[in-house]
Amino acid sequence: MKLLMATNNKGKALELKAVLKDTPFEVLSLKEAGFEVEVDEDGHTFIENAIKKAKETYRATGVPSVGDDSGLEVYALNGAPGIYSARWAGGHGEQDLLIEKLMKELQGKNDRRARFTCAVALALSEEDIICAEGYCEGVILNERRGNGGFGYDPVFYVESKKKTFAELTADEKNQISHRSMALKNLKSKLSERGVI
Ligand code: ITT
Repeated sequence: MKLLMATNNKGKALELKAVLKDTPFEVLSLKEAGFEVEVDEDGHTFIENAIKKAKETYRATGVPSVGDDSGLEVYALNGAPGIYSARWAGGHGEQDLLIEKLMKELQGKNDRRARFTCAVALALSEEDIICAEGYCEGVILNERRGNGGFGYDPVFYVESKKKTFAELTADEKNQISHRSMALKNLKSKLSERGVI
């Protein structure tokens, strides 16, 4: 069965594909499948937005689709940037702007704890949508480390690995990330349903 990744974020798409490679799905990006879909992210929660991405992509293409809505929740900022993580600094997902804004907001704050959240939704049809969430806890460093990943990865430090997400290999990030945890939960639900 073909499965479309309802995302225009290349970093996410690489991770989604890698973590879904042990499923029977033929996982394709929108570009690989020859589609262009833009979804207005006007939901109030990660789950709402993930469902919207999956459902609207299914509606536009007729192909089962998986949406991912994710972001960084910083404890000292009352959960910001949260669902606004991509657009918080004015642009859309530009790493330098986002990290600069985060450094500014955290100036003088001692509590550097944060977590990444990821909601995934898989639309098997417009009505049949399966959702799951995953989390990864960390702390925000004062300076960047590493060149891997995307978004906030260079300043998101994971104690168990003693590294930032950007210092991990793709495989290492995919073992512990919020995205891989969400997909693991999704795969369990799909297997319970007999879909995979
Ligand atoms: P799509 O909606 O097309 O999927 P997007 O980048 O707009 O792409 P989101 O609205 O879900 O996706 O925004 C997620 C943002 O949160 C993303 O742009 C990053 O800034 C940040 N983010 C999410 N997961 C991340 C990760 O694994 N590493 C670093 N930053 C991440």
